[in-house]
Amino acid sequence: MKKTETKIFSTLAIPDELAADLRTLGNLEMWTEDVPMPNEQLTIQLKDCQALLCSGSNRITAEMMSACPKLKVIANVSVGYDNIDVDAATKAGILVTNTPGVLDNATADMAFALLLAVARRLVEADQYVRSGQWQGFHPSLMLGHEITGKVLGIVGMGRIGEAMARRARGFGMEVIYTRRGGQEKDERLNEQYSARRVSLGELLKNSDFISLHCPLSPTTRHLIGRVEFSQMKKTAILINTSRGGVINEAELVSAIAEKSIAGAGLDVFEFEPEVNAQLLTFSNVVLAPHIASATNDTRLAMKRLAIKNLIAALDGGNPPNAINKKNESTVTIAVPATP
Ligand code: 8YV
Repeated sequence: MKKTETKIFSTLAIPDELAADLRTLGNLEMWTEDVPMPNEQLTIQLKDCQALLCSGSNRITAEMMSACPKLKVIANVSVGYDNIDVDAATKAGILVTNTPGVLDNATADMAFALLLAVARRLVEADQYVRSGQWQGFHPSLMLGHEITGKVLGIVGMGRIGEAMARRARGFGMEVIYTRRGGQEKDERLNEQYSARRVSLGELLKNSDFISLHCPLSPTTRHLIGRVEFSQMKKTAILINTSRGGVINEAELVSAIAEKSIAGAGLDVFEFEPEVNAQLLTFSNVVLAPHIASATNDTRLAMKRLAIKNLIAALDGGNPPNAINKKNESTVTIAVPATP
């Protein structure tokens, strides 16, 4: 295809230093507003496009793909890809890629920051001081949860889960974990983090802190619901930087209201950007607007990796982070999204 015929659209602003590479391939247009691009507008924009760079907040549906017959690649600037109908993309011969590896530290930093903030009541304390309520030292003022020596349960010991385990070891915590797949990595993980692989039930029962790091898939949707909350310690604190839908949010509200767990730190929500109104009323819940990967360095690295994938796909090859793979005239699923 001639360079002038190739059209690339990005739903995120791409800095000049990275846009230059894309412009050597064809015509680049982008959405530069600070709010997510509405899907109707995106569908119209994509009609003539061969390539799309998008974020996890763009829902790329089967209908959109069938309305955009020239589309060859969707490069998600996100490690999670539950926003894309990968099956429909595969059927339509569209490659889908993601950005694993470059956001592990930033995401684990945020998960640990939430853990500390809930355990040590940081947001509550900040509000207390700002509102002028502080009268002076009191021995039982704002008592929180000790972290050293406590058990962290990591649900999904992938790259981000491991980054979380590194932080936990630095804080003198004991690590237990669940992960998908066989046992081939367990020996290294157990040794490296003095950790132990356990069943989900065992993890829920024994953890003082539980941090979710699994992708959202049909098998992990509502992985944490009423039954799971009832298995947790009453002193447990739940942290979620993965996807909101991994938790049944209504059941989380009940668990907090009934004091069946001690608190939660949430960066993601089941129906985001909508947040269950009751969550806003709990002082033992710390909320963030899906910003775990939001550092300048990490967001730049994510865009750079997504562009590398997009260029490889437009060049006719298999991109390094393909979710589905090219197979002669069609495309086949390579990575099933199971926990
Ligand atoms: C993104 C994320 O910022 O990578 C992921 O899976 O959740 C975040 O890093 C989000 O998807 C918006 O693109």
